[in-house]
Parts: sequence; C-alpha cells; structure tokens
Amino acid sequence: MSDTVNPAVIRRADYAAPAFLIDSVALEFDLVPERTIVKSTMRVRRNPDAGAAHGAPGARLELMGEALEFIGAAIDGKALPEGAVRAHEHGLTIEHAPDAFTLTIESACDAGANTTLSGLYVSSGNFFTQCEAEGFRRITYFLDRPDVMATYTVTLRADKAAYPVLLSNGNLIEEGELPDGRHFAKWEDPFKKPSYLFALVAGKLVSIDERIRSGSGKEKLLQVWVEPHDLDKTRHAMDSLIHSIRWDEERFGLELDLDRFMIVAVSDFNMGAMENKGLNIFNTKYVLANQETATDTDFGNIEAVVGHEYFHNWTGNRVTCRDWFQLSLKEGLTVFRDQEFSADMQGGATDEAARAVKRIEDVRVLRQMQFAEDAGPMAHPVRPESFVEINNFYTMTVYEKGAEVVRMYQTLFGREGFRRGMDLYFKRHDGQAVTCDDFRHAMADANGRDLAQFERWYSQAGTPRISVRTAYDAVAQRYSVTLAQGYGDASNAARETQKGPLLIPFAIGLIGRDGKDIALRLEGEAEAKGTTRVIELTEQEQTFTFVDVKEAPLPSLLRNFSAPVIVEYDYTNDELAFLLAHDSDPFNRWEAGQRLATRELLALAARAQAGEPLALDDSTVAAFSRVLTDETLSPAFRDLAMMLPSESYLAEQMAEADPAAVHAARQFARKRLANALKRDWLSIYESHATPGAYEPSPEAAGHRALKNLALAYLAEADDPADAIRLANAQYDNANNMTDRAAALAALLAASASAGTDAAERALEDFYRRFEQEPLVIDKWFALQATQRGSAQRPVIDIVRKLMAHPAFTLRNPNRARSLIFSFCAANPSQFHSADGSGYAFWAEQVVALDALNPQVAARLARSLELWRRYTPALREKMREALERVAGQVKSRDVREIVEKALA
Ligand code: B3K
Ligand code: ZN
Repeated sequence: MSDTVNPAVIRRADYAAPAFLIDSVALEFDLVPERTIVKSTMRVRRNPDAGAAHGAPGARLELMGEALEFIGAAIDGKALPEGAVRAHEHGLTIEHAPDAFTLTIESACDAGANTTLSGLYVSSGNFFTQCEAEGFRRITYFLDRPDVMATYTVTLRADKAAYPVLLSNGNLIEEGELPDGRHFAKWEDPFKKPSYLFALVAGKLVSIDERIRSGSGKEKLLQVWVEPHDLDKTRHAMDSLIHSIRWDEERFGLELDLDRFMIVAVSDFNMGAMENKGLNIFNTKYVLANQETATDTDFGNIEAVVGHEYFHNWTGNRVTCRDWFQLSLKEGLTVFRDQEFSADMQGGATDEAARAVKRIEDVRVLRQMQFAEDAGPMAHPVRPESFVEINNFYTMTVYEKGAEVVRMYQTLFGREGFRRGMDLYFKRHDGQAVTCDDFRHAMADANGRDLAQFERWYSQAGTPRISVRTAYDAVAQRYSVTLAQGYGDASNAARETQKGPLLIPFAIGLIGRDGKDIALRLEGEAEAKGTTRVIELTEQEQTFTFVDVKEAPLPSLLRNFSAPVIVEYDYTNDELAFLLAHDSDPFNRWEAGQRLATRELLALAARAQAGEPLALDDSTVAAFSRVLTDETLSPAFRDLAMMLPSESYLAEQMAEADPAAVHAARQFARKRLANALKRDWLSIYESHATPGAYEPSPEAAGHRALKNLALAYLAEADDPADAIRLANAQYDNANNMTDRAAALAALLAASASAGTDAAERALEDFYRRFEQEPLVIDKWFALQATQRGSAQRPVIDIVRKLMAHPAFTLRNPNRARSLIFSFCAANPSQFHSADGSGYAFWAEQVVALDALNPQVAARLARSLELWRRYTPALREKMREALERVAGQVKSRDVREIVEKALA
C-alpha cells in the first residue's frame, strides 16, 4: 500500500471529506466462532461535497478492512472480476466505481482467535463487538470513518442452543427458526450512524426488564443483559439507567429516541463501556453490583458510567464527530454531563456542599492524571493535531480536560446560557458529524459572545499557570488582584502548541477577618454584586480592583476550580489554616488543606532526601484535627479533607521525582496524624458505624468512608493493635464489600507497619469466599499489588508469585489491570524500587501483552512516560527498560508510546 493511503502519522490538517458515501447497509452474519461469514449490502454514491481530487469520475473506491478473509464482491448484482477488485492488508480497492450503486461484499473473520477485543470476538463462549474507534473494519470492509453515516439492518443467524439470544442496534423487527437447529433475528436501527456505533451480541444471556414512559408518554423497554449467574447484580445498573433517562429529560430536554434500550455486560473488555446505539456494551465492572460484591465507589462508578454511555445517545450518537481529532466534542461534553448528573444525584441542584464532594473527586483525578499527561511526551491539546494510533488518544486530556473546557462555558454563561447553547447545537447539527468549532460557535451564538479566543483551549497543550499578586490600599479601601498567565516550563510536546493567552474564567471571593465573605464591588460598578465573582482573564497579565474593601481580605482563588489551571499564590500556613476553617466555597476549603499538606509533605521529602530527621508542626496537625472533628461538615467532605495528596501527585511536584523520599514523607505524616489524633480516630470509628441493613445512599456511603479512613489511619499508628482488633471484627461482621475490603486493606497496612502477618487469615478467607466472583477476585489481586512493602518483603516478589496463581490470566484486561497495572501505576514507591526490578517486570509484561492485546499493552506502556522527570539513577534504568521494549514490540499502539517517550 502507498503511504498516502496508510500514512504513519495522521494529521488533522489533512482532513478531506470522503469521496463516497454509504447511505444504507444490510449486514447478514452467520455466527461461528472460527469463521463467521459476513455479507454486507450497501447503497453507495459519490459524495457531491467531496473535494475535486476525490470526485473525479472513474475514481477508485477504497474500503478499510483488517484481519479479514475476502470472499467476493458484486456491483448491482454482478460479481466483480479479478482486476476490478483487490483485497490487501489494509482493505479493499475497487476500480472504476460508478456514481451510485449497490455494493455487495462477502468476507469472513475469526472471532474465536481475536484476543485484541476489537472487532468481533468471543468472551465466555458468547459473541461481542467493539468498534470504536476503528474496529468495524475488522468485521467487514467499509468506509470506517465517523463522517460516513448510514442506516443499518442486521440479520444474525446462529445455532439456537449455543446462542439463544441475538442482539443488535435498534428495534427487533423479525425472528424465527432455521433448519439444523439454527435461528435468526433481524434488527433495524432507524437512525443514521457511523460504523463505530455498530454492535452485536449473541449467546447465553438473561435480562432484567423495565418498561417506562418517556417524558412525551412513549413506552420504552429497558434491558440489562448478563450471564445467568449475575442476574442478582443488575438492579443498580437498571436504576442508574432510569435515573439517567429522567435526568437528561429534565436538565437538557433530551428524550430517549428508541423504543428499546439495552445494556449488555461482558467480562473481557478493553475499557469501561461503549455507547453503541441502543445496545450499550459494558465491562462487567461497570454493571454488576450488590452489597456483597461491590463497594460504595463501585456503586458510584456504575451510576456515572451508565449515565455517561446513555448521555452519549445525544452527545456522540445523534450528533457525532466529523473525524477522530474531534473526539473531545463527544467525550469532553459527555464527561461533563455525567459529572453534573452524579453531582445532581448526590446533592440535587442546590446543595453546594454535597455537590462539592463530586467536584473534589473529579479535580483530584484531573490533577493527578491529566496534569501529569500534560507534563510528558504524550502532551496534546484537547483537540489533537496528529496521531499514530487513535486508540492512544482516549486520554485524560480529551476526556477530563475536555470536560473542564465544556464546564467553562457553563461557568461563563450560567446554567441557562449553557442550556441555550446546547439547544442551538442540537437545532443546528442533529444527524450530523461535526467539529469542536461547531460546538463553540453554538455556545457563542446562543449567548451573543465572540468566543474566538476560547478556541485556544482546544489547540494549546500544557497546564496553564496563573500567578497571583495582591495589594491592599487601606486608605483608598481598594484591593487589587493581578493575574498573570503562562505555562511555566512546559514539555516540548506542549510548548510547540502554545500561541497566546487564554480566556480564563477565574472565580474569586474575598474573606474578612471574621471568616465571612465580603460583598464584591469591582471598580466602575455602581454597587456590590454577590460574594463570588467570575472575572475573565484574557490577557497575559491583568489587574482587577475591588473597591469599598474595609479591611485587608484573604483571597479565595479559583473557587470551585473554575478553570483547569495551576494557581500560584504565596499563602502563609496560617492563612491556609484559616481558609481551611472558614472558606464558604467548599471546594476551596478542601483546596486549602491540600495546599498546606502538599507544602509540608514536599518539605518532608526534601528532608528525607537529605537524610535529616522528619518533623511535622503541631499547628499543621491542629489544622487537620479541626476539620476532622468539625461536625458541621459532612462525613464525605471530612474524608476527602483528611486524605493526603497522593504519592504520584507529590512526586510530580518535585524538580526531580523521588518516589522513595515521597513515600517516606507521606508515611511519616500519616503516622504522625495517626498517633496525634488517635483518640479522634477511635471515636470517629465508633460514631460513624452504619449498623442495620446496608444502604448505598450518599449519606451512608459518607459515614462508611470516614469510618474506614479512621481505620486506615489507626493501622498506621505506632501500636496498631487497636486497628488489628477492629479490622478483624469488621472483616468478619461486614454485611457489605465496602467494609470488608476496607478491613482487609487495613490489615495489610497494619501488618506492613507492625511486621506481622495479621492479614493472612483474612486474605485467604476473602479468596475462598469470593472465588466465583471475578470482580471481587480482581480486588483481591489489586489490594495485594498496592500494599506497602518493605525491604524484607518487596511487593514485586508478591506480584510475581501472584502472576503464577491459577486465577491469574493476562488475557482478561480486568485481571491484568488488577495485578500488573495496580503495581506499575498505583504503587509508586515499590514500582520505582532502586534495583530496577519493577521496570524489568514492566518491560516483560508490556511485551507479553503486546502480542495479545495492543490497546491494553499501550496503556501499561504509559507508566514509564515521565521517566525524564525522575532522579538520575532511576531515569537511567527506566530508559534501558523503554529501549528494551522498543526493540521488541510490534504494534503501532505501543510503538507510538515508547517512541514518543524516548524521542
Ligand atoms: N466511547 C468509548 C470509548 C472507546 C474507546 C476506544 N478505544 C467509551 C466512552 O467514552 O464512553
Ligand atoms: Zn464517552
């Protein structure tokens, strides 16, 4: 194939409309694991809007295809002779295609041997598909690009005993018996869609069903399909689906457009879930839950992911992406929608403190993961300019930073303004494949604003830094705030994209000595308006002056994290303690504690590096003690406030990351807080028990979270005897997985600090008790992979031993993630062990996974991408491991990651 058809690097600037369009497709499947025959009949026509180069008469039609066996093709019923059609590694070339015609293609694929979990594959004996981004071409030859939208009719034929259930997108229009014990089902999707939204499922599955009426009164059938033994774990997913449908009607006026909406769970799946039209396919992890097997976090994640996939029905499916560079058009927007959904479910529209809990959790993820991505070789804008493998760009930047970009429209225009923009977006683009610019223009036009500058949020990579200076003039009673924006020392990948200042909505409040908010009046305004103002920073540097300020205030900056930026301001420790105690903005209350903790922990890490003794100020301990015991705050908030910044976040803040020093510092601080506040922890442990029947409500979950945090801290105390006693009792008596898993984690921590084997009994019991529950066994692996190790008992030894456990397999992504990813990405001090043993293990596993499943291998490969930011000794060992992998891997997926890391 020529490089122009399959270039190594795909660039946004090279986008060209397709030369041909496919208006409708009828697919017929004869499902057999080793050789499934697919017959596709398409209505094809030349695209009137294609560029001249493509539209020339006699142009050839290039269809994409991968890992397919070509059987035959016909145009308007006439078989194509040899020479007129050519099958090759990347697809099918048809010479001299007419202007409009019916194209029939027959091909075969081997689903049974497909370990990539992209295209058609078999899992536990059942058939599933995954097409986004480019898996449809592994099922049949097609114009597998999102700007080619067609209507689909799908006929599935299979052995009835082995595959009693046959599902595809849309509505079931016919089913019946066939000779030889076979049967068929015919599905029709009335909506045009891109090929990445196609799906089929066939096998032995059962469903729970609900019938509901949508807002306009139409009856809808909702189903959650699972393997028979999992039927008792579907209620929460179904409830989450019903809540999602109601929420989208209420908040955005968007109704379910199909008569039937299905969710199917599969245990072998590369990511969380997939929004195929009317037939969402989910990783079992985001469907199955009951109190015995799932934690409160799992319940929350399921609600969020069910919501996310459902919300895609409008943001992604009805309006889709023109090309994959626009991925954030659907992902950033849909993450924003699922975040708002979860916040509304927790706190309603108005309970700001409860909503803040969700906001804090989301910002933690963004800062920990997306900021790190932005600092490394994979840094890219929310709308990337180029890629080698699109699957590598389902990133924190596209998803989470993309969601922050969408959130900023709402921060600028308010909920009503944002809704106006959404309404206009659907009015203009329903049924189309569009771009991020189209969304921005809808927001701008609906709100009468010029948002040209805002485009930079889509085109510039790197995390913006805002440095803040303040000045108070007591005589004039003026307080000025100067904001200056830049990117600091961004990575090369990011720097190349940076062109100019951003439009940054910056929410600010001023706090008086009494701890209360001051009414805000900006210079030039007739009167004060509110106590939080969103000021708009548009230049490199700008000063905003508040008047009538009677005393020197304390600024509360970037309230509710109004933009995805780093704020630099020299608060004193006392000021941070004051904000932690008084800020009316719950997000910034939490933020003050995090700033204080980060500063202290980094100082401790520096001392650990220098071999100096470690010490933590009484005043810092006291500031945390006050939050912990403040009964006016919700338990969920206190849990988050007492959670120290993660080791990886802290390491990221150092000039040269030193995981061992960070670990020593953080452990020291945890121990200090454990010992100093022991009486508080014990009383919190008692007072936040949730006796009686298990309830998954946010309130009950908050109590459990705080109680289990207390247990975790107690396990760090010099004498962990109390913790071991309480954890053993909690383990035995737990009526839910949250408590049982937390007890096991506490026992593992206590045995590490006390050098005992306090966890052995519970570990064994846990395995035996849940042997039949794969998702729980994943937790069993993950808890062991993330445990604290010691020189005598390095975790790498435990992990290697577990790799040989009969329950371990590399083929199941959840299992691989539970052991390998947990160790490589969530246990930094053990993974970055000075002897390089973690890196050697990483290299082995990346190479092994690459041969089975490149997408999963590429994710794992990313755990070394920040190697240049580490201390010299580690850096050298990481580079060696990366080079070893670069020399062995075959897939485009992993190559892109390691080559960018080494470049
Ligand atoms: N759209 C899918 C992700 C597909 C990933 C392909 N590698 C799930 C989601 O974001 O909803
Ligand atoms: Zn999504």
